[in-house]
Amino acid sequence: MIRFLFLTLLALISFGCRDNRLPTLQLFIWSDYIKPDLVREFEQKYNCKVSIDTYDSNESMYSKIKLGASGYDILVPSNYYLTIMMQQGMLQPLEHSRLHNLHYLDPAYLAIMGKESLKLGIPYMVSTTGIAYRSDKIPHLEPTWGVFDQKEWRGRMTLLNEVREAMGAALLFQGHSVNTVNPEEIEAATQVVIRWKQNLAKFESEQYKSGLASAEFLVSQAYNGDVAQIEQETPEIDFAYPKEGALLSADYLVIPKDAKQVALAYAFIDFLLEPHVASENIIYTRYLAPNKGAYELLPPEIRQNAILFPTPEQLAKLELIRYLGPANRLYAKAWDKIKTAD
Ligand code: SPD
Repeated sequence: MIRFLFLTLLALISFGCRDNRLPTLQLFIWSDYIKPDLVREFEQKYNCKVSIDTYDSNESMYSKIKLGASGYDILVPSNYYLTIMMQQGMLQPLEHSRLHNLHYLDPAYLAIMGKESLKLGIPYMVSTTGIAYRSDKIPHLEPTWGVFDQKEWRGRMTLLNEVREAMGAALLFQGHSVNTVNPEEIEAATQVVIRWKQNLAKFESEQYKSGLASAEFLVSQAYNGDVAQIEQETPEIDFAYPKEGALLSADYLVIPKDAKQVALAYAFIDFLLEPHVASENIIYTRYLAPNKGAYELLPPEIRQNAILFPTPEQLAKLELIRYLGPANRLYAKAWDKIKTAD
């Protein structure tokens, strides 16, 4: 009996202590963007905890960090936020010597993103932005950004709550680059989004998924992976690449300046680059990790998924959203105008 009590006490003490002493990696990432089992695998491998907070737009993540939220060890901004965050002293430059799996990155995507982006972060997932719609309710949707002018679906459509995405759609619709810095083109696109706003239920970047699933929304500007996730349960949801072209961006793993668990952050980034991890993450999130080691591990139904892997024709009409330097201000003003317009 005494021996039993002694062993129980010992177990309680040792487990309690070990748990308290476990280092915790604080991850701030987009919603539904990592396979939970992989997080558990990392925790076991490195005897640590991973704590996850989520966001649904670059703007909300950026504002939270800018306003002083600290304690995160990894953030996942899009490519066009990297430079501004680095210039504003929010990130630490990456030491490539601490990452052993970098060679798995797909050179085709690195060429698109620019190799210099690797100094700021490591590409995690690539996403395209097109139109999600209920094919059971709208069987013959014309693939055009002009769909948001359709009064017929008034109040049942959404645009992403992200300035470069919403403005990008309007710019493409008008035949302009999504990266234009021409004030007249930006103003004309602003007026288009204000016009579209009359037909929208709202600007929405996350709950459009459940809205499409319940058919509350019929048409949404959407990220391809989000649509590939929900169409597994609701095959009536389809994804179209608009004829005017669609948007491309990549989300990067970065380490904030004030990260506490820097060694663990490097270990986590390197772990996500392992081909088996990247492939399982692709299968779960339905986003494309630009990892050439992972592609060959994917099952055929994923390799042949037209939402995840656009055709060469669709690829040719994708335009990467780029950082625009001081011209970003023009987009911030446009967004204010859109948000306050009746
Ligand atoms: N639910 C996760 C969605 C993240 C997709 N990437 C966003 C890119 C923004 N340009």
